[in-house]
Amino acid sequence: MIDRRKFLTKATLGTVAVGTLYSCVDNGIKPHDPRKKESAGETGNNEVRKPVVISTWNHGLPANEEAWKILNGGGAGLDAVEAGVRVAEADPKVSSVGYGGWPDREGKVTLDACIMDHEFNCGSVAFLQNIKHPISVARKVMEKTPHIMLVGEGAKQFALEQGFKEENLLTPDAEKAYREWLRKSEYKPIINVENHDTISMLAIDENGNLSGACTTSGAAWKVHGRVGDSPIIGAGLFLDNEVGSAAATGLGEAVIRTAGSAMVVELMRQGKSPQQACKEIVERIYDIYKNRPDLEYLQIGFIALNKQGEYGAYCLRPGFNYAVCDNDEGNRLIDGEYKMS
Ligand code: SD4
Repeated sequence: MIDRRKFLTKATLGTVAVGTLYSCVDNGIKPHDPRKKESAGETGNNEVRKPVVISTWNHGLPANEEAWKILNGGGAGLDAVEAGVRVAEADPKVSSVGYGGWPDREGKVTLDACIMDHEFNCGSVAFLQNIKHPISVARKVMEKTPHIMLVGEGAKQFALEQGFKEENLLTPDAEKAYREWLRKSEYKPIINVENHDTISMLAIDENGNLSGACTTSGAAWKVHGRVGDSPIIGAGLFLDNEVGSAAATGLGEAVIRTAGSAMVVELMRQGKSPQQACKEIVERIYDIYKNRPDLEYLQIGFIALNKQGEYGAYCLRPGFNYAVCDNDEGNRLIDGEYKMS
């Protein structure tokens, strides 16, 4: 399965130039020049680069496309990130998010998501079942309730009241994968396949406002009731419109332990570039895990976007990639720098 991931990454990289060319024509942005060195984060001046959208993994590319339609038209970042991650939520081929997500060890697909805007408004749902677009429910929690987080049955009841439809999210492919897993019933997530692929997305819009969204079906084969980092503001996602934004993918327990995304933002506040801030937190996580048995299946990746529109990312192991879309280079997939080989 690791090979499948590598194959998918290569296949996507192989086709990205063509895909990007078309999409950029559609959206009026320039195609990415693969010969040009990636800016992993520093413009070296005070000019704000905007709009920009960055998101995790291969499925970040089509998600960015959707978000870009809104950002490029001068729309709000919050609308863009919601629309962007909904693409992955609806895609049955994405086995780590929304419809088609791999279930927990009882065969139930349980979803976590959160969203945050430039004024510290945020909404979140966790352990939500049978609702395809948890990110939109999270946004409703933010806009329609005095609270930030709803979980389980309460979250579902709220979603139904808001007009969301109840549906079966366990696809035949996901059920097949679950039946395979049941044969050994071992919880040892396969790196880059079973313990992440959450889609996290960060954007800076034409007004210079930051926003972010994060949505996942969580770690495959988790204990029923387990909630990861992705719906937790400060862990899976955090932003401060004065400074920058950050989001995570990977083993949620490690991200929660270190308040990962909040820490990345705080490091940027102290003057670190997005890339340096992501790297420092990944190294901190490595130090915590280096003598633990669960290091064996630990993968962690962070993306960050600051107030100047500079971006960066860093991960623990090879295999993590992220998609960036901006006016300079279009929509492209970038392999994350990593700590361990
Ligand atoms: C979690 N961070 O629940 C998520 C895992 C992930 O696709 O990235 N899943 O721990």
